[in-house]
Amino acid sequence: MQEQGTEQKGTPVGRRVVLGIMGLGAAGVLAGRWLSEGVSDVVASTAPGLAGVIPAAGGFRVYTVTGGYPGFDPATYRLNVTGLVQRDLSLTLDDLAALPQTQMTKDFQCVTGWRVQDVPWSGVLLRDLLAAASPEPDAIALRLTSFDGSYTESLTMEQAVRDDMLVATTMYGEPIELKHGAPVRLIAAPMYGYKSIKWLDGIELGRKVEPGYWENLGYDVDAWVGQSNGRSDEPVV
Ligand SMILES: Nc1nc2c(c(=O)[nH]1)N[C@H]1C(S)=C(S)[C@@H](COP(=O)(O)O)O[C@H]1N2
Ligand SMILES: [Mo]
Repeated sequence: MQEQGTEQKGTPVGRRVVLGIMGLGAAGVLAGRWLSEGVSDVVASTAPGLAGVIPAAGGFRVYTVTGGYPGFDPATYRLNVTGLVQRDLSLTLDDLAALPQTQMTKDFQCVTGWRVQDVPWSGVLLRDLLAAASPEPDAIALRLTSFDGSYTESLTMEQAVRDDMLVATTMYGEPIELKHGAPVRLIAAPMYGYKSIKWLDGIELGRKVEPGYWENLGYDVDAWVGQSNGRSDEPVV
């Protein structure tokens, strides 16, 4: 079972968070919408006999640390690439669509133990996006931001230029749904799901890795599936 210490630090995203919201009697459309998904999360997690990786039979569990899904206008959405680059980018959705498109089919695994196999994604390889901005030689870290206003993530430049790091705009051949991070999310395929930031709107290049949202709560910055302090061996969630 889950260790108390870890539970206090938070699990991305665990029962503690869901129950906390329920305890507050969260009101409102957005909170209600999230709560209903959170409830099935709890039901799934407390089913008897769970062990090891939980196959997410119903597909993805939807997570948001803000209690809702941020809205956006496709006409005014921009993905900004800034910091230690020779060219700042401020890309519209059309700009992104005009860049070389890459498809990949990968398992998606949350650190809490559920996994969805063989998810097809498409979009722009992160390294192609970075190349368009011409990083300065001393840019060794990326700070990624979400327009939910709360979630952040990080990668080293070395990780970012792998061929399985995708700035995704489609999932299962359709535009990514709002709950899954529309219009643009990262897919950090070799890492636990918490690296795959949703509602991505900013990539800032710098000299230092700044731990992201869950990393500030104790999870590994280098979140390789099976090789970090993830808890895929335990029926957490
Ligand atoms: N902005 C944002 N991105 C996020 C999260 C979040 O709460 N907010 N949760 C992360 C976690 S812990 C996981 S497992 C995946 C879940 O993706 P999904 O909600 O599309 O299933 O999103 C990741 N990206
Ligand atoms: Mo997660």
